[in-house]
Amino acid sequence: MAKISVIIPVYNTEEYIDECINSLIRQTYKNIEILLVNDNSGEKCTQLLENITLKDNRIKLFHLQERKGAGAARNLGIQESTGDFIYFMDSDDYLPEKTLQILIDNIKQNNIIRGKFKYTNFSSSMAIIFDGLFKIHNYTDTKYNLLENYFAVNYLIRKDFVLKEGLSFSEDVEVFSDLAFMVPAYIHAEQIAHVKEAIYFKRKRNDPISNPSLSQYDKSHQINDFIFIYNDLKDTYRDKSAIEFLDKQMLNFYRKDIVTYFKNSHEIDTFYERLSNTVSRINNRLINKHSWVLKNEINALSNGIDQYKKVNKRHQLFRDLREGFKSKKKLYTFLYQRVFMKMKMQKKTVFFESFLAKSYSDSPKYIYEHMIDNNMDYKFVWSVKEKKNIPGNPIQVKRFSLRYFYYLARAKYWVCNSRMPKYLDKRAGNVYLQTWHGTPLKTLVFDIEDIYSADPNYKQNFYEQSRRWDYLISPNQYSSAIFRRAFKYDKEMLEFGYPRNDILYKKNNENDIQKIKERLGVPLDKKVILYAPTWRDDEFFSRGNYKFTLNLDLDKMQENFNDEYVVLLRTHYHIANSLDVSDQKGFVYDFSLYDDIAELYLVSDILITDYSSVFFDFAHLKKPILFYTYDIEKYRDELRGFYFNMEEEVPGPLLLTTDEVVNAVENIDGLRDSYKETYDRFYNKFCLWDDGEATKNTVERVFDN
Ligand code: C2G
Repeated sequence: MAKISVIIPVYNTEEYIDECINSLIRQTYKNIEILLVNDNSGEKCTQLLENITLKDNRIKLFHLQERKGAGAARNLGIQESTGDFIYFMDSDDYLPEKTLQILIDNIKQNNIIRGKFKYTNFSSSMAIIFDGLFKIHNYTDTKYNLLENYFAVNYLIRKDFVLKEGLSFSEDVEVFSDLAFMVPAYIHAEQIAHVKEAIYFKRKRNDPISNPSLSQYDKSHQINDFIFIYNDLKDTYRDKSAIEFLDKQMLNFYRKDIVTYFKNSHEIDTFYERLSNTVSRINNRLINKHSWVLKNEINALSNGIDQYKKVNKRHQLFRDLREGFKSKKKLYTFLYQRVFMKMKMQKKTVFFESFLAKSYSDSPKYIYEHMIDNNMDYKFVWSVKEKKNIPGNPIQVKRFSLRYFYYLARAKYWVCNSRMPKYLDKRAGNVYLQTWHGTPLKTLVFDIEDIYSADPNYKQNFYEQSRRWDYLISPNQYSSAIFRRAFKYDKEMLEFGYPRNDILYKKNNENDIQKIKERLGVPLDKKVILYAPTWRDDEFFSRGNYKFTLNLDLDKMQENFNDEYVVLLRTHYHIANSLDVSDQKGFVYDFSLYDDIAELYLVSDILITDYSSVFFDFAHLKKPILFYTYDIEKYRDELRGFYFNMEEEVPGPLLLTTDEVVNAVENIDGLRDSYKETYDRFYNKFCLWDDGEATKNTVERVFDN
């Protein structure tokens, strides 16, 4: 039985390597050796590799003494391999159990057989494969189509073919080192077999900032490597089809990667000379097949840098225009970038947005009100979903309307409590005050390992968006440390406390509370329970539209507390469904759409919440808090992960059923006493900075007077 040598270069992929190796151990084809080549990973990953090696005697571990790149690691793997076939794999990918079997059963007289790639992100994907349905396609003339993604992974290749043709990976480049192996392999293999059922799960990693995969390396690195490998291969090989393949790839790379890179950076000067020499090697016949835009631009590369810059600029405008006609939003984005951003900045305009324009609330609201109360000489713009009653009569713009783009582009100041769209860059001189929206219990961005429901680009997007922040408000020392790490934030942190909490110090008196209650229509003769849970990453209708299922039995609450309390129900702003509380009329009041939760804190006697940051704010009032954490294990262990142990630190009991909640409310005075010490400790850790002056201090620091 022939042996397959599976060669895997490893560099700091400790989150993924287990799944990769397990998928190999589970292969139905057993005669394999697994060569792990550690490309000088960090200690954690190296240790893990040592442990993994003990799992199965088919695993062999090799170490490179300095980091040399995946190409060098694979070359070492080839050298050390003892099998009849070579199979390359990446340490963050994994296979269904039959992949190797299918490849070896079907390679027949060929030197190379290729399987199929399926892209995946964090969670394990499955593939259903039916025995006997394998259709093999042999490619000769059109074989280069199989190489269009450049990877060397998921090919089964005869070892004697590798040796005979002297195939090896480039050690001069990192990103496209595969091409140095694959191009001659394609030249020398008369035909390439392809079997679609031999599936390979290629993972798209979610953290290109801290730990990028090769394809996530920054663009300038990629451009350097591509230009190098293209020239190197063109110098080495004369094969007509291979040359045509390389030329086509160079044109595609120019069109897709270089053009976008030149649009967003000013590095034409760095690359011009080499790029100009490189494109002059492309066969004209291929260039002429492309649109006149690309043709002109490639030709301009031989007419000197000034001429090229001119043509490139004109074409970028043309490309943007073409993009702009695709939808209304794209047209507005075009106008934002190409027209409004070019107009003079309005130095006295402040643009506000709170919770994705869903409410007039949170710190932006208090910053705004402080500015109007003090007659500060600014023009104010609020981004809203629909027109609202806002004091001071600011300009209101509907989010993503033309006016939204216009004012956002022109305002010197942005004040916002969550992220602004990634595609809306800010202008030089803009001052962006990010207020954020809560002390974190749930792990944030770069501290989250996997993100259950979010886009795999979440971390990358967050990183780019947060580079624009100039000031970030932190509510306490604990949050400052987390924000610095989890947001990779290194600009100014404003450590005055939360503007949104000033009201908890200024209006926490009977008179004001009564006024707010009257305004809200909450009975004056009842005590108030606020139920304010957070959202669940795995319960949603569509991206951004989350669903909340009520687990608290409101009938039972009413049976027990109808005479003494009312309940204010308040779902998170991500929640798209409204809950039907008509059966509990007069007992339950739905305040989910009410703008400002701070006023609800003031009128409430007890807070019931779960993992929401609302409890950090409510604790300023020193009133009792109950935690209805019916799904804590799942939420903590599968969905998010927490920064601290809730059982030990939160200032109230964790309750799992409505009965427990009922008991706790009945015994609220007892709980107040028994949690006194924990509450004090909690308060001292999270509530020390707020003193009612956070807004004033923030405004004085950020705005010119
Ligand atoms: N909020 C609210 N009503 C709820 C839940 C939250 O009004 N039922 C508001 C509160 O101001 C809260 C903020 O939204 O502080 C953030 O809500 P969280 O439940 O903490 O969740 P999330 O939006 O994921 O933010 O660092 C904080 C974290 O990012 C959490």
